[in-house]
Amino acid sequence: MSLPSKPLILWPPGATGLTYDSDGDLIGLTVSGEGTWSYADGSGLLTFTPETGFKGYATTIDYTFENALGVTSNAATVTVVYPAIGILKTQTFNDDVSADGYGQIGETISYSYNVRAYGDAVTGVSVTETGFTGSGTTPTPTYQSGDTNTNNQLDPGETWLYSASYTLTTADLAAGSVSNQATASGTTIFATPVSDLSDSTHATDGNGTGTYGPGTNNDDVTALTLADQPIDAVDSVLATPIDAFTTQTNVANVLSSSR
Ligand SMILES: [Ca+2]
Ligand SMILES: [Ca+2]
Ligand SMILES: [Ca+2]
Ligand SMILES: [Ca+2]
Repeated sequence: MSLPSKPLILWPPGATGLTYDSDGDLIGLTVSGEGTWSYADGSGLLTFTPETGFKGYATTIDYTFENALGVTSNAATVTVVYPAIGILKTQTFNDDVSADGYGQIGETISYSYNVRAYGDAVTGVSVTETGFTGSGTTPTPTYQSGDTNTNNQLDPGETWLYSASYTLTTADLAAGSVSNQATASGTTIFATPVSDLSDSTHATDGNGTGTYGPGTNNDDVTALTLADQPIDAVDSVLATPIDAFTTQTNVANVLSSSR
């Protein structure tokens, strides 16, 4: 019986960062957008180190063995998956009680949430507000659409839409902002729990880019700044000019605000 020699690794095409050992054999490379593979001759270990935030299936790598008689085995495949759920959040301020660019009591914020799965399908999807600073009732994200094959699981390639609404309160206006973050969670069909903090799609939040899933800059809070409504200073109109020699005492400035 012949023992296998070292494997012939069928490295994926188009990789960069190729590294070779002293024999000139390729022992490592980088697949852009995924991570770095390396092979250790001594241990025979093939190692994948993902890029930050990588999710889903990495490009598979096949390998074969050739025995002492020069017979090549059939190919085995190395599969690496980082299953994940990802959520993006956006908001729209509804400036409708008084369309003046400022927040008034009773005006609302509409939130929408897009949720996707990476790698494996996710069941038992939930979307909740887990970092809401408003003083009123915390919004409850409600599923709207996206389960295109109606199998009640979030499949890779689907985008599930949730929405919620929040009504501004006096305390929110006094605080000057409302910020919030949602968490999407579920369990893959292979029983791996997955969750993700929402990232904001707004240019003014975090790094200004919304990206699904975990990772640096991918969990940015959504924030709405409520600009202070200007206070109008109105001079009282006096019937007669102020006369320093009279006893007139009704000189006053009246501050008024429609807030
Ligand atoms: Ca307004
Ligand atoms: Ca589905
Ligand atoms: Ca971000
Ligand atoms: Ca995230």
